[in-house]
Amino acid sequence: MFDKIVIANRGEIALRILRCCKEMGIGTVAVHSSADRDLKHVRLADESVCIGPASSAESYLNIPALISAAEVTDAMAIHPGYGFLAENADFAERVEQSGFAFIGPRPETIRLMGDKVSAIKSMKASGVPCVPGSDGPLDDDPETNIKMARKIGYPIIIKAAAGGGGRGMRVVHSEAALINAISLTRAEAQATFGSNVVYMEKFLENPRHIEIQVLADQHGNAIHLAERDCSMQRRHQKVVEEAPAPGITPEVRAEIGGRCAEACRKIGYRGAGTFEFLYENGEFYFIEMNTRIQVEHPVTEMITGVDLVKEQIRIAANETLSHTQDDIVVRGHAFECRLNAEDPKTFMPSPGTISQFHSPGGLGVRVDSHIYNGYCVPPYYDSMIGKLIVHGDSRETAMARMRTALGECVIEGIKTNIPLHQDIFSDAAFQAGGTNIHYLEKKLGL
Ligand code: MV4
Repeated sequence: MFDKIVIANRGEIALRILRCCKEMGIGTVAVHSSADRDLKHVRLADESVCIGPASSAESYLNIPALISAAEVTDAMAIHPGYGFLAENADFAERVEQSGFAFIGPRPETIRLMGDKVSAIKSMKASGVPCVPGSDGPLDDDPETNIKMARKIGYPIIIKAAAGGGGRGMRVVHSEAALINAISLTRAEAQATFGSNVVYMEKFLENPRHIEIQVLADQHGNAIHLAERDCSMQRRHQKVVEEAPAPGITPEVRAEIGGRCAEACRKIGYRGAGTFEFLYENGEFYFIEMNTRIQVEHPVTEMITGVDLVKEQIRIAANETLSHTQDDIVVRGHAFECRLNAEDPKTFMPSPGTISQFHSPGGLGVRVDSHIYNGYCVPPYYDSMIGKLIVHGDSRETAMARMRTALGECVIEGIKTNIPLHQDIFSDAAFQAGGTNIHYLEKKLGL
């Protein structure tokens, strides 16, 4: 096992990783920007290194500075968290070339999944159900593309191979608009990602976003840890997540989860990962794979009892998975509310000093947050200041716990989206379960 890990991130996930390292008896190095000296995990870490100024590009995205921090502290591994360099194959490669373990998939796997065309190709070949589409990059011949779209049936969607997470896509409703839409998406993709490769899929109009969590070790073992429903989103930012997904039976879970785990074995996946699906009319359609620990991983931890960060570290240290598929049992229901420093109506960021913080608590309540009384939320980074997670024996119990916890939570000095969460948890359709990806934006009148 590693004796020391560099935590190449900030905020709540850095604290989450630090707590895990402490529990495992692993030394910790916090790296931080000059604007982040007062982060909670920096105070709690064994060692800390300032890696640059406030700007992410010069600190949390500064590969030489991060590798130097590992070198000067004599660490053995680097955990990238989520965001920043977590899915940067070049970073993973340079970490390994410098003699450190990268706590995540092999660089080749990150590269494979970063290209959505190759990700879909490899998943389809591994038995994962995908959206009907071009099954490869579009070529430049208009007639070929027109024929393909006719065969798939309108509406279709053109996506950038280098995109993902909602960037670089365009819906096409008719043949008249097709050729221009392909040209526009190509040009945007070239400008945004430096690649003009695009592909085509059937556009699903009212799907839910359901994702499967997986873990795979370097000894050929792979398991799934059920699914999360992340349909409650606004502008591609998830707001509330839950596990399991309403209406997914144990049989359906075993079928789709089993296919994801099998695909992991086939491609030699390493670490924690997430298969993103659109779910419509009882069918799963793979769209992308995330090769990082995700923000919403706690809801899976709450229903399975598996420490996903601990498993990531064990896998990177070449240990075997702590659990077999038969050990994984879904128990009860969990929700997560992402707490953002933002105006609950306009969604404008609201950085500043937290003058009062009273954390909710009680049975089945988990708060993953780095905030404290007097902490100043800097304006330079993502506005998420923590996550409120609840677990209960049933969806109803978990929901009641979230309402109680939201009511107890006091954060003063900055604006937060707690009122939005209270709105969502008193919404009848959300209470019934199974709302689609457009529900929140429609409710908000966007
Ligand atoms: C789609 C789709 C409908 N049909 N693909 C947006 C984010 C990116 N990960 C994929 N996205 C979508 N791909 C097909 N073939 C609708 C979306 C989509 C979406 C997906 C998940 C969560 C929220 C979303 C919001 C708008 C559109």
